[in-house]
Amino acid sequence: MVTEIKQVKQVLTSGIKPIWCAGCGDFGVQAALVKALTDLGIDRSNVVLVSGIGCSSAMPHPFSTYGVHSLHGRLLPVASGLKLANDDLTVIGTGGDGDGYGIGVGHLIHTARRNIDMTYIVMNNEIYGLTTGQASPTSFIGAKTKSTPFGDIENPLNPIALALSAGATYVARAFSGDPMHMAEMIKNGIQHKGFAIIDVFSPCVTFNNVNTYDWYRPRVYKLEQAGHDSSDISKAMEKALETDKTKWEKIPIGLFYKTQKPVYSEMDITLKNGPLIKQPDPDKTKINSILEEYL
Ligand SMILES: Cc1ncc(C[n+]2csc(CCOP(=O)(O)OP(=O)(O)O)c2C)c(N)n1
Ligand code: SF4
Ligand SMILES: [Mg+2]
Repeated sequence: MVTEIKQVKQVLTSGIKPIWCAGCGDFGVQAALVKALTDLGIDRSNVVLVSGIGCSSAMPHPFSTYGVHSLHGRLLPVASGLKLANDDLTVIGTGGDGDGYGIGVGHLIHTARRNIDMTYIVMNNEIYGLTTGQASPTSFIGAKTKSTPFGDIENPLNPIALALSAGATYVARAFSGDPMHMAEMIKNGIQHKGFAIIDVFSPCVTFNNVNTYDWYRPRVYKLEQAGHDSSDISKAMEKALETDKTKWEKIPIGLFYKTQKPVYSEMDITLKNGPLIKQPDPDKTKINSILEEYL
């Protein structure tokens, strides 16, 4: 075990300490991601973590992989560009519920339907943590936050149902209280060819005193142990909506859905010839003649 930790430190730790409060669920995600990358043995020089803005979006800093800390809600366009330019990269998006389900939700829909070959981990704490506790798109009705002092009146977004209907080809959920299970979800997501999303219940111990580890623990159960058929999208949608029906008394985690479809770069007329960095320099005379048309 000691050897394993040493190896992880040597390979994946940048030396930068995470900014998170003691007990933040994002530590569980960091541990699961370290385990997933270590188990898969991917060369860290071929891994890039891309984040938006938020506590959770600080994830790339403690890693010695490549990392991009981009703009609020914009991690998916940056990640898509990286993958299309250099197909050899393992591209992993790491952000929050505000980042991905609020300001960046349009990008989620379009990245899913394009089936960009990447993994997207959303640390869903049902709150804006970094900005000190405002309601997020997944906050529950009645949640009292800085921006909803009389209780949230907006319906929470259902990320699993959204991802399924947008065309994501790998849809899973994990919980920071079970990092070993989360590592499996992440590992399988990285190995999946296509857009993989993992919604993670990652408690904010400072600004969300409702959705705590103790609140989740008796409610979550694993789809893998419940005989769920993850190849059937109707069954997956049924499970996605179960939380609404059971008023969050039963919360499925695990793999909801997985299917195989061509990824974007296999269909695009230019990318079919290989990633951009491996293609010969474009013919400048052709580009110039196109530009001249607009002058
Ligand atoms: C364009 C823009 N709008 C708003 C902000 C302020 N802001 C920073 S982080 C954040 C929300 C973060 O919430 P979430 O993505 O859930 O991350 P968490 O901190 O909870 O991990 C907001 C609104 C910003 N940085 N940029
Ligand atoms: S404020 Fe919440 S989300 Fe941010 S680091 Fe602290 S516990 Fe984590
Ligand atoms: Mg959040």
